Amino acid sequence: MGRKFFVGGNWKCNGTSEEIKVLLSLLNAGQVPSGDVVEVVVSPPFLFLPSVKTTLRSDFQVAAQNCWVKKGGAFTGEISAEMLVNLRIPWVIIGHSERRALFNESNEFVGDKIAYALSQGLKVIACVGESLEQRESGSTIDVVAAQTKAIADKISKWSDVVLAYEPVWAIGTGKVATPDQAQQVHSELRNWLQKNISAEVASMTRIIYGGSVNGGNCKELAAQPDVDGFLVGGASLKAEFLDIIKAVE
Ligand code: G2H
Repeated sequence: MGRKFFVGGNWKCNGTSEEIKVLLSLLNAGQVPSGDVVEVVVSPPFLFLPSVKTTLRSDFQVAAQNCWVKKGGAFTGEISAEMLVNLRIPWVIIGHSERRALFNESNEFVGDKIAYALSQGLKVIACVGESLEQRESGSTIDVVAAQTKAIADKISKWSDVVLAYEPVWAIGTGKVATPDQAQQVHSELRNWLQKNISAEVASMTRIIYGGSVNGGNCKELAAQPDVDGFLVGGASLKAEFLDIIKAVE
């Protein structure tokens, strides 16, 4: 069985209830390939998750943008994996570079969070990616391999993980990786999975690209053999997201 194309929309910390209503109307009215061809997951801020889940078309799913590393309790301001499961939120994004950079989430902490989320039954979009400085110094593969190893050290349920390669220099900058750059890192990541986990995990795990994906650049990126979909930020807040979902056609 092949890898089903996956398109995630990461709304980040954006949206009012009015804006989200408009966006949902757009998404719900859009013509997109069937769920057999593409899996679509949108990720609103926590506050809007339950209402988006209720209003969103049934062939799209929802994801949280984060969750706590252990069972809930005295952790002010956090949302636990159990709460997401309780509200039937199936997916969570973990390890986004904005959380790594702004909230000091280390590789090890990200690995722990992913392991805990999986243990509670959530599916995880796990993000890795290098900074501009790391790319320019030639350490891209070492960096993403170390980030992936920190995850692999803690988990075995790869069937519930989508790996998102998001070069930090391409995030929200309009500076998208070229199809060749994306393919090269995706292929290296797949080789890493093959060598360090198993041939089966390497061939089944979806590796998606994130970083300034838009309606204009998605088709060429989607045509790369190891690009199995996208994690989209800015363009997921616009009608253009529907074009990105159709990139697989
Ligand atoms: C990368 C991406 C979504 P954008 O963070 O995760 O954002 O498409 O705005 O670069």
